[in-house]
Amino acid sequence: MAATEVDGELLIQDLGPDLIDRGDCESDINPALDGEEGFYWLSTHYDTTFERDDSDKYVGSYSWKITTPFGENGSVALAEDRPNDDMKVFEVGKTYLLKAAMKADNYSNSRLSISYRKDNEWHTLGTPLAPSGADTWEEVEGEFTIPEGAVAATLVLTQMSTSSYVSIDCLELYEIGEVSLEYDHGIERLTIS
Ligand SMILES: [Ca+2]
Repeated sequence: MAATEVDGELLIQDLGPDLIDRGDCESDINPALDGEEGFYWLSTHYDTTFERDDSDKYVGSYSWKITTPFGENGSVALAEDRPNDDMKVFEVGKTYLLKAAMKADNYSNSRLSISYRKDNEWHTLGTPLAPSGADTWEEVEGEFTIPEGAVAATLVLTQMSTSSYVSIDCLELYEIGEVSLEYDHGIERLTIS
């Protein structure tokens, strides 16, 4: 829970439960949205893989990694399928905090994103998460609000053509519930439990 004072009001961010299963990437079943098992290729080449990696990790013993031949894309939805009419764990108008550790060689072409379907097309929501340097684990996070009119949504990991891998670990996804309280300036310290 995080609290911020804005214009005399205390804004409290109250995070819901983690909406990703196996986000620690330790299981031999891939990390995926809550209630899902498996992943769904959105873009792939026959030599592209998405596998648990026992040679590298950010925390624990394993990460999960997309490996692609140079010049090829690999993109997976972290859910067992991607119907055009399924919002999965997401709700229109709600804001989500997405966190992960990421590592890639060509970091500008690797990303973790929420995508949504609206007006009969899939779109990438906001600025996707991506590492800012090559071949180094980095914690990344962002807040994403599902727009009005969305009829489907999912979580996507992408490795694009000019690199050979993207690794992920420590995935977390929370709905942010925001409560605002009127702030009494006479109170010097407010304890929230
Ligand atoms: Ca791990």
